[in-house]
Amino acid sequence: MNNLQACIFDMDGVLVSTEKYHFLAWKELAESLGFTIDEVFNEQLKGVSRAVCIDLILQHGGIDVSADEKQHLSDKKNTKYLKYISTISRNDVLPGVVSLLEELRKHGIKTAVGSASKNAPFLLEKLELTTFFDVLVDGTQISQPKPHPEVFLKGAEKMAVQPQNCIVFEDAQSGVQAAKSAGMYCVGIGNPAILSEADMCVNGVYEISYLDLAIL
Ligand code: B16
Ligand code: MG
Repeated sequence: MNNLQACIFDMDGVLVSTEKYHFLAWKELAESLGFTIDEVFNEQLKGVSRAVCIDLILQHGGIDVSADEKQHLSDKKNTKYLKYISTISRNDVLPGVVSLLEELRKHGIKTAVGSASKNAPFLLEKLELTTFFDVLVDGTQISQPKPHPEVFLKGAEKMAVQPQNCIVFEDAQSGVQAAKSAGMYCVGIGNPAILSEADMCVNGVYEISYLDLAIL
């Protein structure tokens, strides 16, 4: 990339470690239905919408339910999830996030959140991160879930920058695929074996500074 103008951050798993709570809430729901899910299966749930998650889980358990029941089950999962995140505060923002956001702003780089979560505005408020971003695209604003690039393309459009001038930070396989389909540079956060399509991989945002990004 030759002209960095904007950074787009996934939320769950990049700004805050909420993936474990999504997993616990889905696991409890699966167990109430008589089966379980493990961390390996959970990789498929990362980055994808609640509606896709419930379909994948019911398929995994070999369970077929009506559309109404499906809605009820996914609402139940969200209630459990909201309980888990009820005590989250600014102390839960992952290391390096605030300092990188401050550095980016200082250098005139625009910032966005690109998340599949419908809880994103609520969570960003709790984390006291809302004002650090120029743009927010969340699960209520998109019609096609990751790995479709819609969430990131919409973020770039709202910031009025071209996709090739954006860097995406992502922890999910589906999110990395979405960023690459959008034509953006992608920094994977997590296991390089899982995020093999990312342009580079780090353990967390704390490993990245503005200068690292400016020379890409
Ligand atoms: P909600 P991200 C995603 O957020 C999560 O990775 C995924 O596990 C979750 O199912 C999805 O949001 C929907 O979340 O149920 O809160 O609307 O990683 O794209 O920020
Ligand atoms: Mg994520």
